[in-house]
Amino acid sequence: MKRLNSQLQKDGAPLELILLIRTLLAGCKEISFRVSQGALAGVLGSTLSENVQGETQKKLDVISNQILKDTLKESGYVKAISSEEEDTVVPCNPNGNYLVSFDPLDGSSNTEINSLIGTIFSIAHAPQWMDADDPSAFLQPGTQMVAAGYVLYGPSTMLAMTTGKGTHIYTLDKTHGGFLLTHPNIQVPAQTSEFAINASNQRHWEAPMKAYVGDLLAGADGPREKNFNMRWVAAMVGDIHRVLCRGGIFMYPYDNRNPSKAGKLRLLYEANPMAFLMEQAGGLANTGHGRIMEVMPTEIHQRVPVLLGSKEEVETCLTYYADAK
Ligand code: AFP
Repeated sequence: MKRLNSQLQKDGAPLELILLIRTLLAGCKEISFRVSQGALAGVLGSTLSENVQGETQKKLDVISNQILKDTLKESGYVKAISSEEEDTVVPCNPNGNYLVSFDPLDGSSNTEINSLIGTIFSIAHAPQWMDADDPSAFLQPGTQMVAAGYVLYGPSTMLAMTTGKGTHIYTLDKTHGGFLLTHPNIQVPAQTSEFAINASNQRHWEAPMKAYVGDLLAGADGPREKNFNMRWVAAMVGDIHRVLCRGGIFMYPYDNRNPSKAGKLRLLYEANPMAFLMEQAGGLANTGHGRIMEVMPTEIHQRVPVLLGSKEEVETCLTYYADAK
């Protein structure tokens, strides 16, 4: 079975990017170990790393953030980091060539119920003109990403990643510690009868989303003339993994609970990396008003509405937005 390294080489990733990805994934393997300790993580700590010893009473999302920060800072490849867990950017090596953005532990409330969680990341080139502590360097559209992916900490630890040459899924072989290519060049089915949305927010949605989901729920008796099934992991990483594997549409739309927020999910740490994976797997990723990867960020913690998944289903959903104009 092919290893991560040889697939990255086959996809033409430059050596320094491969080394950076391997460094990042070394951090994710340690997170995987700590997550697998579950409720014991705060009691037993880890034998894998000295640098977080003594911090084991912290919550797993804080520990995960620290692991990734330490690992990436030490690597020398990274000029700056932006993380969902940090108020502002974390400067690293002033001569580093890359910027890394991540959500260290997406769906962290699922840790309390031993359910799916994961790390989501993206990598872009660091502009030469920037200072390492300058957040504006991160304000690039998603089209500038050179790699993106997630590591899902589930019954097995899996990596979904793209460097722009298709989306590949790997499984961590814990016997030798490497990621093996188990689902090469995955393709999201264009059609689906499965959708994912937190329906408890229905009364806050905009009219097009209410109409679209209403028609899904009407099933065979409604205009879609077929029944749909609903799934919600409450960790984007788990829902997107399901969509990549068997199709579906995932939505976290704009809602009017807090009009100052354009949605719940973060552009840099969640929406963009998942959009890149989805598009590379033949799916679509849109805000309802345009392609997610073309959104020009105005600040690093910006939120966006998210509609992504099976191509034809996303297109159908978008017709409701177009009709509302
Ligand atoms: P946390 O990482 O704070 O648990 O949030 C997870 C998340 O941002 C995303 O992964 C889920 O899709 C979404 O929140 C779930 O939101 P609801 O609380 O509305 O179900």
